[in-house]
Amino acid sequence: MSFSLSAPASVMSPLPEGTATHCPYCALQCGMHVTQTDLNQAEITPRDDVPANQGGLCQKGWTAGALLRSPHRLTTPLIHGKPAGWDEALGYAASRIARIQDAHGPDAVAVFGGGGLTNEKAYQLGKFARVALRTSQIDYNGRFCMSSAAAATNRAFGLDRGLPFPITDLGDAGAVLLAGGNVAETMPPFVRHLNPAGLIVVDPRETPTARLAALHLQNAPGTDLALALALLHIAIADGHVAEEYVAARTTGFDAVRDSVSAWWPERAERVTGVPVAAMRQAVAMLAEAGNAVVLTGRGAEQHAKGTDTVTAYINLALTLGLPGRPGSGYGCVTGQGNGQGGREHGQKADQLPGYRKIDDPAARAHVAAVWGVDPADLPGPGRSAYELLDALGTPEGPKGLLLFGSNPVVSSPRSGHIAGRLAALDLLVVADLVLSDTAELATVVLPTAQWAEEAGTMTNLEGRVLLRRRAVAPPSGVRSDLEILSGLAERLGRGGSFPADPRTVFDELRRASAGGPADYSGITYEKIADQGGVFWPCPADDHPGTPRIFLDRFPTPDGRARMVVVDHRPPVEDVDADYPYYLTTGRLLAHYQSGAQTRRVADLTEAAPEPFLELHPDLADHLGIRPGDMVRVTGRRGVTEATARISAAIRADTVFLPFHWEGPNRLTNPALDPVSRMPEFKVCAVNLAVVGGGR
Ligand SMILES: Nc1nc2c(c(=O)[nH]1)N[C@H]1C(S)=C(S)[C@@H](COP(=O)(O)OP(=O)(O)OC[C@H]3O[C@@H](n4cnc5c(=O)[nH]c(N)nc54)[C@H](O)[C@@H]3O)O[C@H]1N2
Ligand SMILES: Nc1nc2c(c(=O)[nH]1)N[C@H]1C(S)=C(S)[C@@H](COP(=O)(O)OP(=O)(O)OC[C@H]3O[C@@H](n4cnc5c(=O)[nH]c(N)nc54)[C@H](O)[C@@H]3O)O[C@H]1N2
Ligand code: SF4
Ligand SMILES: [Mo]
Repeated sequence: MSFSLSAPASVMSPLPEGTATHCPYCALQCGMHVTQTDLNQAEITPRDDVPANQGGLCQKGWTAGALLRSPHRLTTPLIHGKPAGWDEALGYAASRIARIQDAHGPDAVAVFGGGGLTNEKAYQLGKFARVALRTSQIDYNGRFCMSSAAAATNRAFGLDRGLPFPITDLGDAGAVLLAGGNVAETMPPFVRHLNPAGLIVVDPRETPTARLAALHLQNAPGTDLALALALLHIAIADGHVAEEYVAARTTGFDAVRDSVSAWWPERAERVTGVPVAAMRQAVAMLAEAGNAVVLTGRGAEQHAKGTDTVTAYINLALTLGLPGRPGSGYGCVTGQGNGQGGREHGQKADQLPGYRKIDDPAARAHVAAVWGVDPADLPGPGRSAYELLDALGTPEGPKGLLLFGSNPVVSSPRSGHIAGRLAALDLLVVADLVLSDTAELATVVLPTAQWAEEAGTMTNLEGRVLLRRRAVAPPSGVRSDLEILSGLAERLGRGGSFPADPRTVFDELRRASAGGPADYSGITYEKIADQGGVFWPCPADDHPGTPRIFLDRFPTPDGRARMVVVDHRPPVEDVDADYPYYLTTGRLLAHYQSGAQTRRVADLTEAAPEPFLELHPDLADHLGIRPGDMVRVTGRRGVTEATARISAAIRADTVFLPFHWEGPNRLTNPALDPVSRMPEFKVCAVNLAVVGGGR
């Protein structure tokens, strides 16, 4: 396998210290230089000119080069597991797609995308579904990630941008409440923006992030809504309402105030397990800090009541007068590399580019004009991610699926069932860099280029649009996702409108997004390179971008933020005599998501070789579990096994499994949030039994 530095146009030029680009993994999108060494390795060094990481990287970022030249890379298409040429593979996939659609209609072929894809790819995938396949059946893994925060912020503020301010503003906040986020492991350089003396962490586990904090509220999984209601109750009772702000910038306060009167702190203590004194201290810290920020992560959001939970935290922030005030606010800590941009440009079932709604006639007319099609020919909204996966291969559901940038055999809730649905398809086409757990089931596998081998834009957790430059040549035999979509479109008789050059696609995306909530029309690759990133909205060539979006008004019809009444309810599946313990799931520093990439990096598998079950010493004693024992974890939907790791850092009623390996998600509950369609990844009920002695 050979690599060479590309010799491209000005903004793409490699610098003496290597090509300036960004990490392949999370939404912090740390800046890094990639250099090809004499030994044909890709060497990575952090950039100090990128505000998000300021010269820091985590272990995943440092080792990201390993996968560029790894023997695990796919370098030839596969049909039914056997190597095939590109022409043959694309021709075979296209003819099977056509046959399925002829027999069952356009919706019989579905598309599933990912929040790790560049803006260009996410845009093109959405267009490909609606224009080349004419299917309504497209959704993506971001539904499992950001959707509850997105739904709640749209409801409250009229717009969803993870952080509505630059990340460096966090340094001006005297207090930050972080609910359900473990940034010390999930985005280590994020920690440098936090002031530990003012940090409050809400988490059932005493995580590395909680250990940094001045105050840790160790609630039971699935109880953040009760906690947030009680914090608001205390804030009101203790006279911390920002009266002028509430009157001038919000609606709905009176009803919210009345509704939280029932959530007196002692009641919330019984539900959450958080002592009243700690709740009072948290409110005092936020109210007396001057500037304060409320942040949510997946721990608070990945519930069947995630949207309402985030709404309750936003109500707290609004009551304290934080959103739209410099140095203060509410934000959600976005997850995947392009978790933000990936939810703006149309790979979501109900969306068109520019964060437009697919059922809005004006949005359809605008986008159809850019695409050169009749608005009447654009399909309507389709199924959400879990509902789509659950329908695969059923009589009413899609018979074929094209999958780009996700590994749902590991990452979807009730994953054993979803593996069965995928296996029931007539056609599964997977584009990936490696033979992921899902690609192993595919009819056709298409090997793709990856981050440092191609150009494109990514929108980080701040809403800052960044440029990923091509730093090394891809191995021979792979194609870019854009080339794959172009090749498929051509074979489906839709050639011509699916260019494979990222810059050409970005220019079309700019036009398609113009006038939408996420307006990219004034952003160019050159401007990103010059400014070190551009915050959307950026509606004109001479517009500098918008680092802080809510300073003067909220983008609602009356310019005010909306406070919405919400109420607590228990987890959809509560503990009982058969399944007496809460299971929660999450992440480890060394692995990324389904592990498809990081389980193939030697340094990372050495750091975290296998799944483990974290449980409290009291619970371990009670069940006779010793460190290193193999434990069987049984739930209503499945069973998995993991090695016991005994730690006083977790609540005694709760166990934790990292989801980076196939297994944990066999147990998780696909109960969906009614607004966001987010599954309840963060709490279900399980039982435990020792199956083997320690090693
Ligand atoms: N190392 C690493 N970093 C990553 C990723 C990765 O896979 N690995 N993925 C990226 C992506 S896509 C995302 S979305 C982010 C996620 O980033 P985070 O949200 O920080 O990650 P999680 O570990 O899923 O969840 C955070 C915490 O929520 C806690 N929790 C569980 N249940 C509850 C609850 O009911 N309430 C509260 N308050 N907390 C609860 C868990 O104990 C966990 O410590 O990370 C990104 N960064
Ligand atoms: N139990 C539990 N389950 C969870 C969560 C949890 O907290 N608990 N978190 C959920 C969240 S927040 C998320 S974001 C999901 C993520 O879970 P997945 O959607 O499975 O995400 P990844 O593992 O990142 O999968 C990305 C796949 O695409 C490939 N890939 C990477 N880059 C590209 C590219 O440019 N093109 C193509 N074609 N392929 C590419 C990778 O090799 C990998 O196989 O998991 C969800 N599942
Ligand atoms: S924090 Fe995220 S973006 Fe930064 S190096 Fe680690 S994985 Fe990459
Ligand atoms: Mo995520």
